[in-house]
Amino acid sequence: MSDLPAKPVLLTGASGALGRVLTRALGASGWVLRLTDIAPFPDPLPNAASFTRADLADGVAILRLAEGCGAIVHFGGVSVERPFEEIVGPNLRGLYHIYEAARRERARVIFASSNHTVGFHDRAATIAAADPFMPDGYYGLSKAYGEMMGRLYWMKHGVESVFVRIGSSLPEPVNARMLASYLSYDDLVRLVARAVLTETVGTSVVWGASENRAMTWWRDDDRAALGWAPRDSADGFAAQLTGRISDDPVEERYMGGAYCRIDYTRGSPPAATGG
Ligand code: 15L
Repeated sequence: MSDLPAKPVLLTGASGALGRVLTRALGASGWVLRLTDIAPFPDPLPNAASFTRADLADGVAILRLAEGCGAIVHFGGVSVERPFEEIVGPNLRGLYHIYEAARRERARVIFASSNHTVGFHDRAATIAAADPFMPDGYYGLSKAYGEMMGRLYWMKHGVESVFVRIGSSLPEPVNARMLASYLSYDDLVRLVARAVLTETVGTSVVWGASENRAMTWWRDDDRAALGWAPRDSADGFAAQLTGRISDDPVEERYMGGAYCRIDYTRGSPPAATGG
């Protein structure tokens, strides 16, 4: 990666697993990073990076952190399914603080959205980015809200966004579901870099999955406009992971997997999606 953003980049959620991956890679490429998280940053700081501990609930702190930034890479907030009351502060109100800061700075937002925005789509289908949200919990719902907030700020204020619907970004896939949902760290880093560096993005949606041909659920997104294509794949793990499934019909039927089962009170899944 030789391109450098013209202005500093604010990275929220810097102390989380993916925040640390992004910090290491983008920092090593010479990006000027302003890192923030509610938790301390556990690694050595790259040369051109600074870290400030802050809560997304603190709108003034977020405004200050974003001053002079050209992009906000927003990986902060709750990143797993939790009760509504735990999600609402960081992922709804906190996101509002991010977008208000982006509006003031004329900055772009790269939003860590999630496959859980569409978790209740059937695995038997392949879906396009423009297909309806089917959140599988309060977390997925908060990510759908985030994408909608991004569209509001684009239409009303001209704030650009890239919504990255991250699948499963781990060092390697660990079960059969991830033969479809796996996103390698390197593919994630390249995608975020393209999302920041591409000249105009409007509101773009990209499925955050590697080139997983053995099992594919997601198609038709805005990757070409960003100049991004994944280079890695879960396919090499197919032989060892195909049998690694649960005995839960809800989990195995839908894209969101185990998140669909959490607090699931229907007796059994319907005959077809929407039933
Ligand atoms: C996510 O959105 C979560 O942040 C992550 O912890 C995983 O659960 C991932 O989705 C997944 O679906 O595998």
